[in-house]
Amino acid sequence: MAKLPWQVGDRRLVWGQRTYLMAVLNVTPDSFSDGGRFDSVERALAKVEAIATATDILDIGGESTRPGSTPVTATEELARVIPVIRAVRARHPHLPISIDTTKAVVAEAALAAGANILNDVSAGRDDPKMLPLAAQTQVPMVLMHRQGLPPTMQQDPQYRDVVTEVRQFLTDAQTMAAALGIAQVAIDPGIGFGKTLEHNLALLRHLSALQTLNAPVLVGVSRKSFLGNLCDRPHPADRVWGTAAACTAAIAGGADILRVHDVWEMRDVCRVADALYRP
Ligand code: HH2
Repeated sequence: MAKLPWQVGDRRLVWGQRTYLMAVLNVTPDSFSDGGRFDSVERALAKVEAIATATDILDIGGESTRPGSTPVTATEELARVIPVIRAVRARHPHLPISIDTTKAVVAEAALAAGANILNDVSAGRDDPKMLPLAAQTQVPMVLMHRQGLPPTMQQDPQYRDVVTEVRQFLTDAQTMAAALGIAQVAIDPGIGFGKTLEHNLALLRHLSALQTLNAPVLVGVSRKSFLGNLCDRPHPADRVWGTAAACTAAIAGGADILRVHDVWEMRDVCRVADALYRP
């Protein structure tokens, strides 16, 4: 059975033919890679203009979820993301925009401002109103696995079998979403969210285990610290080559969407890896 295509505004995302790119736009002062770089509407718009023709989805976030990050209030998050979503939507009426948040109040306002995908790194667990919002609005939703909470999740992550446990978590999240009538979901193993280097590698190595869930698979490896550890690159901006290698592995393992900071570079990675690995 083919994975159900997504209808996002007037764009249709059909899975399996190519890899789709989700570009990261963090409107935050403290994100691990691009914190502080796009925290005004003008700077955010300039970034979007530079990548718009290479990106399939723009992922806008107003709260860092990096390990050790401090949570922000909904008021603060709204003040960061809503003006940017409005401005991007005015310039790009057809571009799919996802809102990267765990708060339903932020998600709802973002949808009203022009976003049309929900990206929740808690898979609806942090806010009981999130899944009902997705059901009511019928926008596609990303369900991600995370062990623990960002302030402490990297202290001592433990699994008996990380691939089996993440797969089970995503199966349960998908079942719960379906029971509520959420028709379009993507599943995401949550690279770096309560996982050691070995856990991240095991998930990438066995990514194809998620194919039986029959949902588009989203993977976010971009510039993450496990790549910094492997390549001895303390600065996130120096992890582009490591990101390329991990993105290639993800495509070989059946990823449908890659969430990335380096959009043009990963566009080329996708073109080559798609030619190699897509039937
Ligand atoms: N990773 C980050 C944030 N959101 N969403 C999904 N679905 N999957 C991911 O892997 C993912 C995500 C963390 O990266 P980033 O947004 O660049 O950093 P920060 O959380 O510090 O803003």
